[in-house]
Amino acid sequence: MNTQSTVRLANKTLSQVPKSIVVPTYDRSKLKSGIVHVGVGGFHRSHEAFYTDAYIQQSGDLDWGICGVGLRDSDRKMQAILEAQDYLYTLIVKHPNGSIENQVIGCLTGFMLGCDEPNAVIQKMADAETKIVSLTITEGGYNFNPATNEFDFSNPDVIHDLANPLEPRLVFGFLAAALKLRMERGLPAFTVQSCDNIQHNGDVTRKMLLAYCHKVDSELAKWIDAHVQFPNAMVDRITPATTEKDVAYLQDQFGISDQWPVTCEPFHQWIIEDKFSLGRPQWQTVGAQFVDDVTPYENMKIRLLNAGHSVLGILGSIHGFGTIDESMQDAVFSQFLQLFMDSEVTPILPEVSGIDLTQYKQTLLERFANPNIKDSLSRICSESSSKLATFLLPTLVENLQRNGDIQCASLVLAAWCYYSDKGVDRFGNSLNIIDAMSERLHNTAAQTANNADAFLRLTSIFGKLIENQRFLKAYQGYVEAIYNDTNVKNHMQLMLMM
Ligand code: CS2
Repeated sequence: MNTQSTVRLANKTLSQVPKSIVVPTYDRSKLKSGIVHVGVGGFHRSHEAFYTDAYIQQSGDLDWGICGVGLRDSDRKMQAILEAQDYLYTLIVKHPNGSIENQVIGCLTGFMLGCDEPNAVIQKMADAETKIVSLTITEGGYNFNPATNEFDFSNPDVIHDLANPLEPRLVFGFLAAALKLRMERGLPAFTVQSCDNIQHNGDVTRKMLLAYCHKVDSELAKWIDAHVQFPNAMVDRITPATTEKDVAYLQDQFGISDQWPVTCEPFHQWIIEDKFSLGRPQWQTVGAQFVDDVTPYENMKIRLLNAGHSVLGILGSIHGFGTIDESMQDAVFSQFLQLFMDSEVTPILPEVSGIDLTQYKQTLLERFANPNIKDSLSRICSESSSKLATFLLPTLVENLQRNGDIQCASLVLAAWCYYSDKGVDRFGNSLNIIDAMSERLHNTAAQTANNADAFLRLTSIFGKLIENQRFLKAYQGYVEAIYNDTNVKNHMQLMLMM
């Protein structure tokens, strides 16, 4: 039990933080905000902010503090907590052997809410001090139709933003308004740096922003086309959602009150194309890697790690598991993951010098099995409508084109249909399904009883997959199997024996 007094994490209490916790020693009061970051969730705080803090700490370069931005009302809690802590928070790094390293991250300089003060956010991005606007807005935040890859102008928020350009809701409205001000003021363009799990995340951001801007102001679109850089990057660090236990751990073990720490694994990777309009932190000095072409790295990561997570997430949820590590403890699940990676993903990944795929997959299995990272399947399965479309479907489509294996992916999609239709695990416990499309997913999947391929009619997700006879046969077979026997492990086992 804790007998020590509690210290609330803040600038003036940093010196009271126990010595076993690393704290920033640079002068935070002199930090500039060279970076404005949209989407200050756990992942941003364990990744870009972690690298940036390490860089500032090591170099003393104070130009690259990060001003956080949240666009939605749901970001209000993060704003309030960070503000009360002078934008300090603790990173709790949990190793598989049980050891834990804690550090206080100091590079956040502020936090603004776009829904409260849109103009202030636009002005901040347009400020000459801002050199990079980075984004962690999740796959769905890019607002493209996954089947056509085109910007979705039918989104009501887009319609709102086009009518109210100075009070936007979506990131594209903010970027357009801020870049327009910079163009008018004769200021150089900032870099727009995506940190999301999307293949060619920079190219996608560029395409979406330009599509939007063409509707706003064609001169602006031309200016952005000519001046703004959008580096592609691969980002990686498993960061489960923070729990009450994490807050209690800091309180009980160290007497620190931090209301929103971040827990993560020790592994981290950031591979970036070196294209920045206005300079950047020297992140390579603290472990980031700059390359000319990020394609092979992002393919490998998104199609193995992220898709692998979804495979365990969907099947594990129906089976009644709660976390990724719990699923990995079941040999059928870990072997099934290996089968998926070896037979469906590896054959479509080109060989790249310097990348040892066998080693990469082995490391993945170890990372997923880390018993101290309790990554909940509800987090993994949240927004599956965007995730499966970006992580899994491209692999399936490619395998169909080259006559490759499709069984694992087909089983997962059939399981996703059952998951969306019934919303319960095999014991009848309800699942916490978080998805912007959850209602449509449910309504469409619920037609399965009358028509085995009903779910595939969601063409904005599945495109023309329904027309492929080989896939249709496999999918329908698995739908029938799962609806008859919800113990998905039986179907996985059969596949492992083939
Ligand atoms: C996960 C990612 O939610 C998901 O889909 O696969 O959040 C994953 O943990 C990160 O990309 C790891 O870098």
